[in-house]
Order: sequence, then C-alpha cells, then structure tokens
Amino acid sequence: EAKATVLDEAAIRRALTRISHEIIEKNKGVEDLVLVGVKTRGVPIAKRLKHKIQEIEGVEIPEGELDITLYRDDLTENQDEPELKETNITADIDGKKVILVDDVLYTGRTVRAAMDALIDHGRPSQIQLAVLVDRGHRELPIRADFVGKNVPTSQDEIITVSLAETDERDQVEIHEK
Ligand code: 3GP
Ligand code: 5GP
Ligand code: MG
Repeated sequence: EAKATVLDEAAIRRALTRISHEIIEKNKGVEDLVLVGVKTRGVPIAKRLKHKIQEIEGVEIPEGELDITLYRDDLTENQDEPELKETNITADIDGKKVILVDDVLYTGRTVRAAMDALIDHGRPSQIQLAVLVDRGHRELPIRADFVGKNVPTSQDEIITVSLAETDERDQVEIHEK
C-alpha cells in the first residue's frame, strides 16, 4: 500500500511546465532540440513536454522513443543489465541536442543504455536528461539536467508513477517493496 503521495496531478503539471521553461532557458530557445522518451512512461512525459514547449515557443520539436528493458523476471534482483529492445527515432539526431526523458532515474543503467543506443543512431551534439523523479542510488556517474522532484528513497521502496495516458490518472507515490 502507498506510504505517501509525492506528486499529485497539479504538482506533476507544474513540474513539467517548469522543466519545459528550463529546457528552453538552458538551450536559449528550441533550435536543434529533439525529445526522446524512454518507454514506457518516459514517452507520454516527452509528449507533454513537447506540447508545453510548443505552447510557450510556438515551435514543434521532433520526438522519438527508445524501448530499454531489463531482461530479468524479478525486479528486486539487480544483476542484469538494461538492453535496448526497440528504437523509433525518425528524426535525424546528427548534430542535434537530444533530450532523453524518463519517469524515474535510479541506478542510471537505463540511461547509460539509452545513450549507447542514441550514439549508435547518429552523433548528437549533446545529450541532456530530464526525469520526473530522481530517487537516488546511482551506480554510474550519471545525473539529470532537469528533475521534477528529488525523492530520497531507501532500496526497499519503489516509486509508482501513474500517468493518465497509461494508468488513467496522474500521480506519483512511494510504496514499500
Ligand atoms: P516504465 O517502463 O513506465 O518506466 O521497468 C518496467 C516498469 O517497472 C517501469 O515502468 C517501472 O514503473 C516499474 N518499476 C518499478 N520499480 C522498478 C525498479 O526498481 N526497476 C525497474 N527497472 N522498474 C521498476
Ligand atoms: P535505472 O536504470 O536508473 O536503475 O532505472 C531507471 C528505469 O527503471 C526507469 O525507466 C524506471 O522505469 C525504472 N525504475 C527504477 N526504479 C524505479 C522506481 O522506483 N519506480 C519506477 N516507477 N520505475 C523505476
Ligand atoms: Mg521508466
């Protein structure tokens, strides 16, 4: 059962609005940006950022998606590496500033695999990272450029991310594993 709600619908909306402004500010506009969502829930988050940035700047940013899966049955076992399953990036990422988007950043291994996949796909001029929640416990030297909320967790906790597009409503909670 849920221990606490860390973001409700309004808080998620505000966080994504803030991140949209931060992306525009950091990049001095939206030129050469490409958004790439990491499946599953990074994809609707990337689409929301795209729409918000379009509202603010009046420019449509290309987007794509990556499917990176941990080949393991038990999410509590931490031994297997994330692997790329599927890529759908029609945008040319050569020379582009790619913003990777995921729901939760934890060990950083998924992001590392995502960066490998991007670099196989072209030569981005930069890769930036946006996440809704950073729960800590990095195992690699990876950090996010844009964070919705930092949620310090223990290893026994999990963050559940519900989004209207995949789960009928918007909510982020902490659960005991
Ligand atoms: P997502 O694909 O929407 O991000 O990894 C598959 C799903 O399992 C993820 O959905 C995520 O929500 C959920 N999940 C919950 N806890 C963990 C965890 O500790 N590791 C991983 N890889 N996924 C988790
Ligand atoms: P990492 O590779 O950084 O350990 O984990 C990142 C990926 O694993 C994210 O795409 C996310 O889906 C998933 N993940 C890791 N921990 C959690 C968690 O506590 N909650 C959720 N929802 N996803 C998690
Ligand atoms: Mg994810």
